Amino acid sequence: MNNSVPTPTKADRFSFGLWTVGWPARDPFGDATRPPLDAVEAVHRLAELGAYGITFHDDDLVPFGSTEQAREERIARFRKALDETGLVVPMATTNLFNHPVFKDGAFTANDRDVRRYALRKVMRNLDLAAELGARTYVFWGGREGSESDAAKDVRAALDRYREAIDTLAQYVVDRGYQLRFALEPKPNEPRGDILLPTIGHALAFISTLQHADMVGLNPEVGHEQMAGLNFVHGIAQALWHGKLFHIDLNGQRSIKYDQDLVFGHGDLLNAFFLVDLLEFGGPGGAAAYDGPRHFDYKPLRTEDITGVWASAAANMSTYLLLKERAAKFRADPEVQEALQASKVGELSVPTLSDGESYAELLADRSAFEEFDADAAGERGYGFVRLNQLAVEHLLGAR
Ligand SMILES: [Mn+2]
Repeated sequence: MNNSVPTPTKADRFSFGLWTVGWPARDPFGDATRPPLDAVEAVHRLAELGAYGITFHDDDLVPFGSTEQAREERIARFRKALDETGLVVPMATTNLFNHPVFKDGAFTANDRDVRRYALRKVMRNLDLAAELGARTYVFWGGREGSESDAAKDVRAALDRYREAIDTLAQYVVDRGYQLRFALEPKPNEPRGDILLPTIGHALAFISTLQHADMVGLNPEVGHEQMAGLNFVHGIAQALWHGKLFHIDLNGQRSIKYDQDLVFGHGDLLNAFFLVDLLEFGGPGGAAAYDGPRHFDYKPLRTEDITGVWASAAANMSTYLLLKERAAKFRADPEVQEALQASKVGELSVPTLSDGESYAELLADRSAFEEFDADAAGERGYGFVRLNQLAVEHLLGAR
């Protein structure tokens, strides 16, 4: 590996889903191209590569339908691997999409018995998540949706979704678990249309919850981009609401099926500004987000196990390279000057002065009667120059 590629350490707080590196690459058109990966090996290899955490769906760790004894054995082996490597479990989640029972959804299935079963499945894994020290519990409702507008009463479905999250939040509170919930929006796939399709829909939903304070978001790069949205804008708004509880980093190239590419292997310029926002977008240039930098991607189906570990490393080194480039971008005097010329900082100055109301604004002739709108309309903002400086930093030309 080239010397200028940074090496990740646990301090970088990189984490991976067990289902990412463990994906055997079975897709809707073809069989698996890789053998199953043992969870214990995943823990050891990820630790060697410099990750600090591993996450899982209940069924990643313990296959669906295992006996109680088999379940205990699997968990014990996993725990031992965590102890040996120092890897932590920052997040866990539930598989509410694979088994045919969930074909019409889990919390919002039309069949009430399925909804009750889903709640029990989550509660069981919440106990394990808390036991393993997880602080975030993710809800990706991939099957909560429909293909037919006749088949789903969306308002009733949202009532049931809220009922489920409220019930599970109450369970966490009553058990004294140190867990917060993070909802993961996605517009479609596997359902034709999924409920809570974007960051914005999910934020609005959260505001109606009984325990809204303990429910935030786990936005995924590719999911917002599948809806044609700007991920940096979405993350900025999630931060603005204090709701960025967790993040799923990966790559996606435009509006198409969920590609789950390596982070940065999709829209690289957007990834640059995302890392800039996360790492330096806080007060005084501090980090704006202090949670795990979690990768939810799929190693390409073309890869063997060597390629799997190369792709895991690629996620982390791409992130660190972007972090380096973003730091240099911010420190560049020419960038500072261009930001000034573009009045980027001026947006933080309130539009009304201290103590000013609309009455004073109405009395201010310079704001309207004497304001030269034509002159203001002629001035360029210089955003292209600013963007090109970012591109030049990203390409290592500066
Ligand atoms: Mn995805």
